[in-house]
Amino acid sequence: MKMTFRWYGKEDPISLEYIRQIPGMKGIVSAIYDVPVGEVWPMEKITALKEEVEAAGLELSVIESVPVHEDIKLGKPSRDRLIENYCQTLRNLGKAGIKTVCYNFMPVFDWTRSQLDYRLEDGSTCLIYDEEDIAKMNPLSGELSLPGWDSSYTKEDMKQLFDDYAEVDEEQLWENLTYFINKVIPVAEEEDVLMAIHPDDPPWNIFGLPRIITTKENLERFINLYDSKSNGLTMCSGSLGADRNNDFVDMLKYFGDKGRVHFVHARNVKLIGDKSFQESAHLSEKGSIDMYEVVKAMHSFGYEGPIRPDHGRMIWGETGKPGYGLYDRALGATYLNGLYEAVCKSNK
Ligand code: DNO
Repeated sequence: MKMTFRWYGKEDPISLEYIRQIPGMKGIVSAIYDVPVGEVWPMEKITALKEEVEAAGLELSVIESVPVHEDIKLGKPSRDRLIENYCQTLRNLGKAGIKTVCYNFMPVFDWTRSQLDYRLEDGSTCLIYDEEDIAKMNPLSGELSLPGWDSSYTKEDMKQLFDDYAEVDEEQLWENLTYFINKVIPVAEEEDVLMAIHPDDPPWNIFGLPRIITTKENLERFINLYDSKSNGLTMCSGSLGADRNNDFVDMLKYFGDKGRVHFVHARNVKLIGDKSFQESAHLSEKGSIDMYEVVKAMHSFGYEGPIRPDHGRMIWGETGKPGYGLYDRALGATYLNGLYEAVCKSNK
């Protein structure tokens, strides 16, 4: 496995220099943030990002994400132009030598939480998802905002989106995803780009909107939409592991053996009740995911791709983007590297 770290570009308070000082850090996961969703990422912006990362002694390993426009997920007539733009962005990335692209197909909302600064017993804070609090949230109020969401929607846009999605159930979303995959994967193949869809977070429907990248069965259905190595997965332990019916380690091994795992997000979650969870420290004993088993699984299928410590808690007084501080993610990376070294050496 290759250790990487998410970096939000020049706006990120965490510098590339600091990231490089984390032992074993090899690569950066980033994106172009100032091109509107649906437009082509210009080659100059891609190469500028790549050069900046390389000048800091790191590699630009993964793009997370090239976002998919809502009209594509909704199957609107404008999708053809938007998919063509998406393909052109992939060509540009491929030509620039960036070969792994993460994206998701979640309607309207990316990852969703009910609280960003839940205080744990040790005084650190973390993101949580509380099913009852979520049930009380009204996405049409115009007041909700989370770090993972596109905040550019007005109240009216949101109302329109919800009206549009009223016509899209899970099967229709599968159809729209299939249409997208059939156009995009051949281009990814030509460019040797590995596409890695991110599971829905959390992996169940929210606010009445359909979500489909959620379970082993659905991931299987997904990879079978297009039989190509380029049509792969981001295995995110925190997202899939939030559903107690998902056995994350089993899923990781299963799809890893099929050669479809191209990116791993390691995050621990402590499951509370049926559909509620806290994001915990990476250490196995702090959450419901056994990270040792996760690393063993990756080793078992000879995983050489990128992995990143996903959300961390806020510790040591750090402030900033919830889930994306330096300290706890650096501890996570170090812990994962330690597990990996031990697993490799004990299998010699
Ligand atoms: C959360 C991330 C997600 C992820 C997208 C991928 O922190 O794992 O926001 O980047 O879902 O498209």
